[in-house]
Amino acid sequence: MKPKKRVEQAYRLARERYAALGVDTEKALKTLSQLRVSLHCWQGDDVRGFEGGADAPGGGLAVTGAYPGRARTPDELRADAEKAFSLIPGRHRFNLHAIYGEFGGRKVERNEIELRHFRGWIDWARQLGIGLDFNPTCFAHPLAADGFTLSHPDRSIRRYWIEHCQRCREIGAAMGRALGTPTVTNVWIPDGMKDLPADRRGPRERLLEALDEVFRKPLSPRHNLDAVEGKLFGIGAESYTVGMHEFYLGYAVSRGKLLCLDAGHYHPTESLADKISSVLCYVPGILLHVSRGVRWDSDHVVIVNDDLLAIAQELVRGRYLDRTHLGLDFFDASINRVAAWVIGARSLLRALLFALLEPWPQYQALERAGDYTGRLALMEEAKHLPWGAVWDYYCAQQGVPVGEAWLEEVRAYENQVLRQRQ
Ligand code: RNT
Ligand code: ZN
Repeated sequence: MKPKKRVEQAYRLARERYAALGVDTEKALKTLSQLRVSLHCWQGDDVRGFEGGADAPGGGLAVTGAYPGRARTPDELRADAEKAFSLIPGRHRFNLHAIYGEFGGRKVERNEIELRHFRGWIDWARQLGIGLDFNPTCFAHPLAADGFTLSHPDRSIRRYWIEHCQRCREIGAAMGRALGTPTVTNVWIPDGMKDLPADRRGPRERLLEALDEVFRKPLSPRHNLDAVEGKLFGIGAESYTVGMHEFYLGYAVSRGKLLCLDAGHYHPTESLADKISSVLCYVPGILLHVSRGVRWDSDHVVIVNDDLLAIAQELVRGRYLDRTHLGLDFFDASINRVAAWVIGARSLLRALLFALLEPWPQYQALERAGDYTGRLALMEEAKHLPWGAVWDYYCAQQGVPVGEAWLEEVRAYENQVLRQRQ
């Protein structure tokens, strides 16, 4: 049997199997095709950017591995991202950091970046028909070297970072306007202390004030959406993180901002999935930084595991997809970087498909009836339903390789392009 026929036949059987449970696979695929995942630029070049500065990002971020082929220029990064997009079903987005501007080999201060430094990205995104997301870069910089930015005790350094973030919001809004889809501009700062602080209050109150300055200018939500991202700890900031979860939860609630939840930013036994229906009682929407911590916030490539499935299930069962911005956040330099993007994005989409195909209305009916036995039994059986056949069909329908066939394309790209970058 021809591969295409085989995929279609398997799908027909799967569709019938799901229909018997009251699940409409066509509807699930339609929903899936409307979801946009923001592919983070920093997996492609180990968070280096194009300022031509230091090797390591700092700010408590650590990229490990020395796989050949890191993108060194905007053109290389765009080519690599395009390759990844061609292997991921659906239409998605690209998430830039401020250090990825095109500065033409000149030193441009972070508080002097302009829209023109991102024209190349906007033109590229327009050609691909995708949206862009954006982030100020408050790390990898001499004025961030002592571990403080927006909460810095020195007023002039604080000012510098405030101005940087203000510029980023405006650039984000211009991107959103140009591309006809709002840019999510996400503020994360590394501020914190390695050892026991004597004053936890001062930096937090300074951060609060600085953020209000950053967000002072109203921008249309049709062009720019602000998000804030908290964290538990970073390397070198083990004892105190100024912008911890509770800080930003309060900030987002009181200011009506999007709250960014990063899967690596909580105590390892905490579940990000369980936070979704809590915070969405109060904040207008969330940005997800889907990541995978192994023992700590290690930012491993996302795979389909229980944590990821739980996130997808919450989004689907809580009907939160329209209030959620999906983004990836990991960086692994020990494997092919294009493959890392493809694995992470396909895994997230696959988990979402799994959740869309579950007969969860039945679980909820059983739950209401107090039948927890039936609920657990059905949930467990659902894991073995033929969702792989539906996924394969979706990939074929979207014109991307089915199954592991994408790997051959990445290997060919590695040989023809990445290996030439020594
Ligand atoms: C850091 C945050 C943040 C960064 C990017 C590079 O812990 O997760 O999202 O990963 O801004
Ligand atoms: Zn993150």
